[in-house]
Amino acid sequence: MRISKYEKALTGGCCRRAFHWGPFAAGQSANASIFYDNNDYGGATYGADNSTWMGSFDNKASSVKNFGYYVTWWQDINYGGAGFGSSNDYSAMGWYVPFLGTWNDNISSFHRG
Ligand SMILES: [Ca+2]
Repeated sequence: MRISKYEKALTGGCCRRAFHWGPFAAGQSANASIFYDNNDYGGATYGADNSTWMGSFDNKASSVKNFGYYVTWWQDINYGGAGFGSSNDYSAMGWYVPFLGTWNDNISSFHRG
């Protein structure tokens, strides 16, 4: 599990807030990109600004919300293999990619920028 800089900042001072690991409550603003196990933003979630390895979420992401941030995701851990960058949200990652197949269940790491 990787905790974002934003979340680390929130763990100090007067306003402690537990790291939220799972679906975000309605209306809660999110700082991190959130990847979803299923299409249409369903199923288990994985949220972070950057991740060199998505752990148990490796090769599971099927949809993503980037909240306007430009994010590059990668086929392999440590930002390796094929990459793709966008600030859009995607409700389904199953489009065809030459020499890769599809991004669906194929992302292992990602970072902003
Ligand atoms: Ca999936």
